[in-house]
Amino acid sequence: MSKIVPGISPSMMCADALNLGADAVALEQAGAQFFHYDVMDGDFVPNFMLGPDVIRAVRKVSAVPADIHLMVKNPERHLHLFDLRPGDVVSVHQESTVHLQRALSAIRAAGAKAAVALNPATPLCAIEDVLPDLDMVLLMTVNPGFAGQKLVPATLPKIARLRAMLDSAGYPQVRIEVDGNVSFENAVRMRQAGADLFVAGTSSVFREGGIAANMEKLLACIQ
Ligand code: S6P
Ligand code: MG
Repeated sequence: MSKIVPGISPSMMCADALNLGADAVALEQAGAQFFHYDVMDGDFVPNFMLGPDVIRAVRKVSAVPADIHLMVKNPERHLHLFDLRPGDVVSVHQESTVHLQRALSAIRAAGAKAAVALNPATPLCAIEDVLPDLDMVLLMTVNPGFAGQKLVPATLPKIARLRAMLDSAGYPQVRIEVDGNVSFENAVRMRQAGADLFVAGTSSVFREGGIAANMEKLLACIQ
């Protein structure tokens, strides 16, 4: 097993937009490892969400690193818009660019960690040739675009296959993030399969019960 410390990356699009600063502080106090920002362009996915200014605003109240999930076409054209900091991680979708290796290199050149995101239907072989360029793989466990969806069951064994693929190719330090319907129950199964970073949205942290209690409960599920 690797030495990766499992963690939670709360989905900021699921936070209270009218009280984003207060939610960010509460999430940091409850132990969030990253803040997950869903950036959507209305083209790669049929929805619009969060942009660089929201990330800048949250940075004023919290030093938690940004986990930026770009659901935009040709993401390499837009990286310059983000003020990336060491410790941040940026994910680009394999399906969103024909210049995947270029995009991943550009993220590292900008000083952040590089990740590729895969839709449920995209096979793992699509990233075989960029393993040296990766710090993390984001496995979508729902189709991207919206919160509140149901897990695509075939993505669970995919997590275990990805962990085996990374380990056997000599990349045990590359993290696996899971995104979509990470409920308390699903998180346990995802952790057993080898996931180590968990995007927490309406299925867990932003449910009734409050941020502090839900974060504590989810942390217990992924230990
Ligand atoms: C979906 C997006 C996600 C959601 C998150 C919501 O396109 O990438 O990050 O914000 O999955 O969580 P939940 O628990 O509502 O599925
Ligand atoms: Mg996301």
